[in-house]
Amino acid sequence: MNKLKLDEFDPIIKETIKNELHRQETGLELIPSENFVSPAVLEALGSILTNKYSEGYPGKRYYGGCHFIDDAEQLAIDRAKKLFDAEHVNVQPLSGAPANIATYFALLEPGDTILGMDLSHGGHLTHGHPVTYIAKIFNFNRYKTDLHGLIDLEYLREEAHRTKPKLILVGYSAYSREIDYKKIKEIADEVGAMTMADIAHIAGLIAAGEMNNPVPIFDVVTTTTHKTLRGPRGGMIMCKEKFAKKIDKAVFPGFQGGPHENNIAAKAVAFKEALEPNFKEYAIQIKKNAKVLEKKFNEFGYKLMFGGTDNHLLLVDVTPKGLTGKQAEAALDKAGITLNKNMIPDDPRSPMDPSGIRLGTPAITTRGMKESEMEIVANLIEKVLTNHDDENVLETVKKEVKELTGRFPLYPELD
Ligand code: DSN
Repeated sequence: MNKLKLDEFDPIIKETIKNELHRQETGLELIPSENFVSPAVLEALGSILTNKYSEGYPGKRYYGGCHFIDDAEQLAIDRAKKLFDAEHVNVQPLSGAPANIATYFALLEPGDTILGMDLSHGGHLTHGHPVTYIAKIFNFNRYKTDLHGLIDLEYLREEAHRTKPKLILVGYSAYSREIDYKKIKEIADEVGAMTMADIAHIAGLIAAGEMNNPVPIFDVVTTTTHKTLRGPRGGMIMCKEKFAKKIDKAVFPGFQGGPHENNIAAKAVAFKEALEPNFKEYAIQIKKNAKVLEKKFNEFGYKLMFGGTDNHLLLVDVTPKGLTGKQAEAALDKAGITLNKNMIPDDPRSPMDPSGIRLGTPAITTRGMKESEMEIVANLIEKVLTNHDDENVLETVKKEVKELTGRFPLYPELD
């Protein structure tokens, strides 16, 4: 076995990690699906649990030597059940897309109809976008948001009656409003459809009791663990006991092989963190911070999609200011502010150069930033967007960003 340390054996990779650490520490991270994990989560993730194969589930493995692995996985399951009030949990999905695809395979037959949200209205690629293979296997229909930017429940009901889906799917990657799961469940019951919620973006807010929880209401709920939940990059499926066997079989052996147990142990650590009282304070602050950005963007005269935000993110049409989402993302990147270009509902522009930007507060809230810093962040963004082709302004903002982030150290133990 190579016994050299990383900086001795592979200085190039060591340097690349250092460069990325510097970027994360000195920049403003506003991509709403990103976050910074704790040193404890990092330690579990980088542990020797990565060495072990363990196909199967706790107590029922296809390999020997799994007793400690079983302890870690069972702990992750038990903590997730407690966090979300779930009857059954599978912590093995490698990420959000595999969790969603395994769920479709568990509940449906090829050709069955799924009713999901249009991507430009906040849906996700794995909710049946035509570019995905899953869209060739199942028949996806779409609902949208209404003129006020809220989920159009009447349209959803009409579409449900017209298309008779086997599954109604909610949960979004760019939608900033609360979701009425009870109403959607009523609609599903009217047409005999099963219900699935993909809570990847808002799982942390739900775990903290700061957004409605679909887990006790819906049949199946999928999530990633690395967004607002602030765990390692991974996925998870929660369901009613009556779907437990089907879900577990669909994840393994149906869709995946050996689970990544270092990752599962890190999920357990993140769930322990989310069960602590200060995680609720974190979730409350995420929402407060997003509200400050909402107020500031309104004052600056931008158009906020869905009329504003109830969660951690904002979707903003920047075209009235004379630039596109792509130009905004590029200019902000140069100034050390990271967010992503994004389609807005029924966007007349293309996905690679859309009208909007999507930004959120989970990562900067983890750093400890509060309302007063959000005012500064919004002002810096506005300065960049109104001077997006002025390199001097971008350079000045970059310095201000460095000064601001310097006041909120991220991983001093890794520097
Ligand atoms: N890529 C994630 C996001 O940014 O929302 C969703 O998979």
